[in-house]
Amino acid sequence: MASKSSPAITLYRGWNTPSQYVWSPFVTKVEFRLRTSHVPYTCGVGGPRAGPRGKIPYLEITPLDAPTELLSDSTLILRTFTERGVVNDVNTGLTGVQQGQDLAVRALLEDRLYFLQGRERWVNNYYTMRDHALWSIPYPMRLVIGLLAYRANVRKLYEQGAGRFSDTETRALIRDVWGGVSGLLGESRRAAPRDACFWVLGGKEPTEADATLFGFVVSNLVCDAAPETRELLKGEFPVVVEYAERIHGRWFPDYEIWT
Ligand SMILES: N[C@@H](CCC(=O)N[C@@H](CS)C(=O)NCC(=O)O)C(=O)O
Repeated sequence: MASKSSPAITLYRGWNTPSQYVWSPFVTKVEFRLRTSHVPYTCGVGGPRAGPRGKIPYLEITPLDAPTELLSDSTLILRTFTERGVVNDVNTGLTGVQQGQDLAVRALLEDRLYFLQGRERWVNNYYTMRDHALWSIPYPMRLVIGLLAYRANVRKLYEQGAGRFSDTETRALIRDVWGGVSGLLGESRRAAPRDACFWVLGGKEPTEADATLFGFVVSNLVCDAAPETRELLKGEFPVVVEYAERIHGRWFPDYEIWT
C-alpha cells in the first residue's frame, strides 16, 4: 500500500473515459497489476503520440522531491515497478516450469493473438475502430489520418504474417487461442472455491499472465470493433467471460461492466 510520501502515478490510457475500461489490452494489463497490488493511480488521457514510444500505455511518476519520470511499454513498466517493490513480485514463487508456462501464455496473447485480432478491428470494422482510436482528431483531418492508420496497420499485419491469412483462416486461428485459454481456465475454475477468482495457471494467486489475460478478455468484451470475438467468447467460451466477471467484481467494481 502506498504511503503519503509515495510518488503520484498517472496512467495514460488514450481516452477520456475514467470510469470505463479502454480498448487497449495493454492498458488494462497495467491497471490489473496496480489494483491487485493496492497501488493508487489516476487515469490520464494522453494518446499514443504523446508517449515516449508512440504507444499506450505510458505512465508518469511524480515524486515529491525529484523530477517527473515517464515509463512506457506495459511489460517494462511492470518490470520496473516489480524491481522497485511498487507492485507485488507475483512470479517469484513459481517453479521453473510455471515461469515458462506464464511466459508462454503472455506471448500467445501479446505476440500472436494481438496481431490476429488486428484484422477484425482495423480491417473488418474499420470505421468503428477509426472513430474510436482517433476520437481526439477532428473531422475532416480524421478521414486522412484514418486512412494513413489503416494503411500502416495493414502493412504491419502483412509484414508480421497475420495479414496473409484469409478471414476464415484468421477466425480459426483466433478460436484456437481462446480454446486453449478456455481449457486452462476450466481446469482452474473446477479447483477454485465457489464464486472466488480463479487464475490461468491454476494457483491461489494471480501471476503476470493473468494481468495480460484479463487485459485481452476485457479488451474484446468492451470493443465495439470486435463484435465477432465478443460473440465467440460469450457463446463458445463462457468460462473466459466468467473469469473476467469475477475479477471485475473484486478489483474493478467502480468501472462499467461490458454488456
Ligand atoms: N508492447 C506494448 C504494446 C502497446 C500497444 O501496442 N499499444 C497500442 C494500443 S493496444 C497502441 O498504442 N497503438 C498505437 C500505435 O501503434 O500507433 C506494451 O506492452 O505496452
